[in-house]
Amino acid sequence: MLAGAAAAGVAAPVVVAGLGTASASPETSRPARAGVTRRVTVYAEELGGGQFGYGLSPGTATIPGPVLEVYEGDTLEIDLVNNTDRRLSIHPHGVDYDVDSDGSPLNDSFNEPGTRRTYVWKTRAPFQKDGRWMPGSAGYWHYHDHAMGDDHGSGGILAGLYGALIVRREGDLLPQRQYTVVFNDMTINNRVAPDIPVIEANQGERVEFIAIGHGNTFHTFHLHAHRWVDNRTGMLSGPDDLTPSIDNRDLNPGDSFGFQVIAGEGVGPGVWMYHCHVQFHSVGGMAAVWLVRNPDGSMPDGAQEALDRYQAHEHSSHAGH
Ligand SMILES: [Cu+2]
Repeated sequence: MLAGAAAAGVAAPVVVAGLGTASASPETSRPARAGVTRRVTVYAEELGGGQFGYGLSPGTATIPGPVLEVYEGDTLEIDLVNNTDRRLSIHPHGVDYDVDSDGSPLNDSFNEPGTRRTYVWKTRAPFQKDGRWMPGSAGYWHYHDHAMGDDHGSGGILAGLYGALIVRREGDLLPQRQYTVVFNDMTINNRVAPDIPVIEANQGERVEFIAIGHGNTFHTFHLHAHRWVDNRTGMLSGPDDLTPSIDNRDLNPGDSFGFQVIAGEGVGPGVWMYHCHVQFHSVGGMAAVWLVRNPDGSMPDGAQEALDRYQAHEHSSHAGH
């Protein structure tokens, strides 16, 4: 399939799995250059319990959906197959699209139940106009439903129809592991502690977080013992780069950002929390853990005990107000 697609001038889709399922060498799954058209088929499916997800093949939908990745200058054609009995769509942030790829009922751009529809997302590099530089598409973006429940996709987003969209710039460093963390309503990835899966890395690995906000309330994302800087990549361009270093950032509905850290760098392996820093949200279950193993993959001292404490977490229904 890859050879045939290449012959037609179309590159293989660039996609990696969602939270907790990271490749040890994702470099091999990503493109080396920009400017090509990539195609991917996405399946929207009901997961039971009122939850819905996107997946890359029938029966594999997850919450959040798969990370979609392209390079600046690429075009991404998404064939969305709606395997549910509800109307739904896929709507991106950060990229260019025509009205018929908007994903909104306003523009009559959505999938009726059981139908297939193609959405085209375009990206571009920075360009100069009238002496000023206009930004390119590179960034940590996201996509979500915009048609289930109401004309804004409120029902689809609440039910789990969302995921990360990364537009990379040529030369960007690629991570060894990758996690999508979505603060949706009062959940992380539609789960609350202690049912949020433990994410893992080994000490020293380059790890990428993509953080997305959804729902009806404000949130703040905080990661323990690791810092990044408040720009597109989360990394300084050099010793004189004055971009502020942070370990906490607003993550309100529709927001997204991403960054890379070296797991356990300067602090060592162990079980590190990440959570919403609105107190009644974290106490209410918007708190999860990142296990940084020893460099050889073995468990650090005390880590199992910390995981056990997390599993014993009881979130208080009286925490708010
Ligand atoms: Cu919150």
